Order: sequence, then C-alpha cells, then structure tokens
Amino acid sequence: MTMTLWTAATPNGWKISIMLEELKEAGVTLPDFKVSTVNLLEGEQFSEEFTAVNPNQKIPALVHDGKSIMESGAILQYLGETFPSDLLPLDERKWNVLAWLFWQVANLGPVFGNKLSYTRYMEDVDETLKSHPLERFNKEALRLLSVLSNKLSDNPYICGENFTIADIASYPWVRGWKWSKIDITGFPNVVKWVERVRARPGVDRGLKYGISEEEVDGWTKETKAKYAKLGASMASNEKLRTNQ
Ligand SMILES: N[C@@H](CCC(=O)N[C@@H](CS)C(=O)NCC(=O)O)C(=O)O
Repeated sequence: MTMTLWTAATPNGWKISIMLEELKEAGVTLPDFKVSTVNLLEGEQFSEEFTAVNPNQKIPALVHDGKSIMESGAILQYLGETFPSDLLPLDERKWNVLAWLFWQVANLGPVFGNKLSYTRYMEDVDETLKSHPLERFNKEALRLLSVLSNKLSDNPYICGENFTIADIASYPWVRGWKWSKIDITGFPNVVKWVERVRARPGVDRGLKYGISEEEVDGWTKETKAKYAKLGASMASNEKLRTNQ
C-alpha cells in the first residue's frame, strides 16, 4: 500500500525524510511513497484536506495502511516498528532509544524552537520584552547540549554504537545552531556528532527533500528571507490562531 508523507523543509519535516532514507540505507524495502509538500507560508496546514490528516495542523504527518499518524516522534517510532532495523532495536534496547526520542520532542525541540523564534522571528518585539525568554531558552538550550555532550562522551551516537531514531530526532534542530544562535562550539562531542551524522548518505539524501541541492548546508539570502517571513508569521501573536 502506498504511503504519503506530508511535510515541509523544516527540522520536524527533515526528521521523517531522513528516516525514510536511512531505512533504505539499512536495506529495508519501503512501499512506494509520495511526498506531499505543505506550504506553511501560504497556511496550507490549516486547509480542510490537511486538517483531516493531522487535526493538530502541523507537519509532519504520515498516512500508511489506512492510518494517519501525526507528531514526528510517533512517526519515527511507527516507521521504526513497522520496518525493523537498527534504527529502532525491538529488544530491550528499545526503551533507551524511546526515552531519548521523547527527550528530544519534549525538551530539545521546544527549547531550540523557542530560542530560534525569539532570535530570528520576533524582530518587532521590544528588546526589553525579549531579553528574559531569550536568556531563559538560551541557558536551557546550553544545559540540554551539555546533557547531549555527556551522552556522546563514550559513544559515536546518542544510544551507543548504532545510529538510531534518537539521533534522527535531535540532529535537524542541533545542526541549525547558527540560525538559532545557540553556540554548540563549547561542546566538542556535539560538534563532532553533527559532522558524523551529516556525513551519512541517508541523512544527506533526507536533507535534500524540499530544498535545492546547493542550499542544503547554507541558504541563499532569498531563502533566509523566505524562512524569516515564514517564522515571523508563525511567531506573531496577531496571526496565531485560536480556532475559536
Ligand atoms: N510536536 C510536533 C511539532 C510540529 C511542528 O511544530 N511543525 C511545524 C514546522 S517545523 C509546523 O508545522 N508549523 C506550522 C504552524 O505552526 O502553523 C512534531 O514533533 O511533529
């Protein structure tokens, strides 16, 4: 049965495109799948068609075998369990991998996302109003990086020798550290992990979904402006929807 990935070229979207490409690298035969891009700038996440797939109106979402799955962490677990590989070991090791997957979705993602928003997308907000959340999310991001760095002190990947969905979840957020202005350079283990993950062919292909090849590791001025506009529209209180 065909599978459809609803996505966009953002950190949460890249988690799933990287997963699909890493599954192929692991020798898994995937069903044919279609990539349906959701134009967040145009508000397509609020369309009736997409809301039927993901009631929470955010990418990514996956449709497979009559099921619609939302939330990047749940999609990574679903793909890991449906198409077994070392990306999610299904023995006792699974619990550690899931713990670090949940760590990302509950901690690293929201904190890096909020730091990014205050740094790049809230230019119109008064500096005095921004300084508290900026300091708070930056400090918490650095604390999370030190937790990650400790995990990586004896092992190449978060859960040991093998690359897993825990790495897939955290990598797209950490690699964007220059854009979010969260300085990872004080954590050499993390810097080396970012390079190690980037060098994987599956990750390379997964990062190319929805963005031109030349821009995978650095955006043009135009793309930066496009993402700044997208981020600003999502971060602006005036445009936030309550659906009431
Ligand atoms: N917790 C969700 C977060 C998804 C999310 O925030 N996606 C963003 C793009 S990275 C989005 O669709 N934003 C559109 C919006 O907020 O209107 C997940 O992990 O899947």
